[in-house]
Amino acid sequence: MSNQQTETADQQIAAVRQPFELSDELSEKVTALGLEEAVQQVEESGYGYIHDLAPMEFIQRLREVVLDLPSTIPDVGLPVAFNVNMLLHKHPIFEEVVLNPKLLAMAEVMCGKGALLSQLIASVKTKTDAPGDGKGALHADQSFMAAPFPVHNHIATFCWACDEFSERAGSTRLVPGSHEHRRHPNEEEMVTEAGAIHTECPAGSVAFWDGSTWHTGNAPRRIDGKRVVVHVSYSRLALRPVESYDFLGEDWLENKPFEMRVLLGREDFLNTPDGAFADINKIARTQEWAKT
Ligand SMILES: O=C(O)CCC(=O)C(=O)O
Ligand SMILES: [Fe+2]
Repeated sequence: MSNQQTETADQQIAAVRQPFELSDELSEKVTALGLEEAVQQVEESGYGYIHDLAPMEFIQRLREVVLDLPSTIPDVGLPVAFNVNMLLHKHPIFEEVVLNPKLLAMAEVMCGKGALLSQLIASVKTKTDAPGDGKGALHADQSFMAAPFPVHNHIATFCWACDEFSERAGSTRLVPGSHEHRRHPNEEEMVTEAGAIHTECPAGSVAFWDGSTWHTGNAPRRIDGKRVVVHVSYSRLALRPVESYDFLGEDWLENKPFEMRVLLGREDFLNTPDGAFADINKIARTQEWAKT
């Protein structure tokens, strides 16, 4: 190795990049895609908006595809009106969703290069006269991470609004600046939702947030029609073990201690072939374990 090469390698090992200190390459991408304002929004307030991701024809098609999918998620009091998950292979349009250049660039800004698809899920919300729709509480999407959260964000969630986002339409409510607490909201904060605002954007745009931003999908819809949303989240690549034993089936695990199942991730809700909602008890357990 020449001296010059050694120096470069050393510099890379020692490199410390603070959140939102973008490489020249990523910075150029952000500019080319017109994402500067969205990057500034999420850095300052923990959330932002992305517009003009695809032609309206694509949004209408996406909405129809979601509405045509059979519901796979039981109504068990989830944080939102999620009705179908594990979407990637269910229709080719979802490949275009997760590969959308603006989403990928923002995922890199927020979760680094090599970010992974974490969850791809849809929700459909309808009008109600009830005070709230009871679908859950204020939370940070890094709900399976211990607080204080690391300086670098680990999850980015993008809600692709196929219908407008407004208070009357039952858009996501969130607390601007709450990402700076670097922790989950406590019980009182979950009740008062102090400082929460409704996200607002036209149909076709994306509202997105940092994994530590407090938000809730519990706002009731007060107008006719449906609120159809595709929720895409990406995570930093590091949230994975080095070796994958996913190929070992239940037959191998038979008669093995519970601790072995835990070590292989079979007793938490992450990285499962049926998605997070296959076993609702595992969500609470994972969140509990993650805080220890
Ligand atoms: O449905 C919503 O408004 C927000 C749901 C939510 O919590 C999420 O997508 O992370
Ligand atoms: Fe969420």
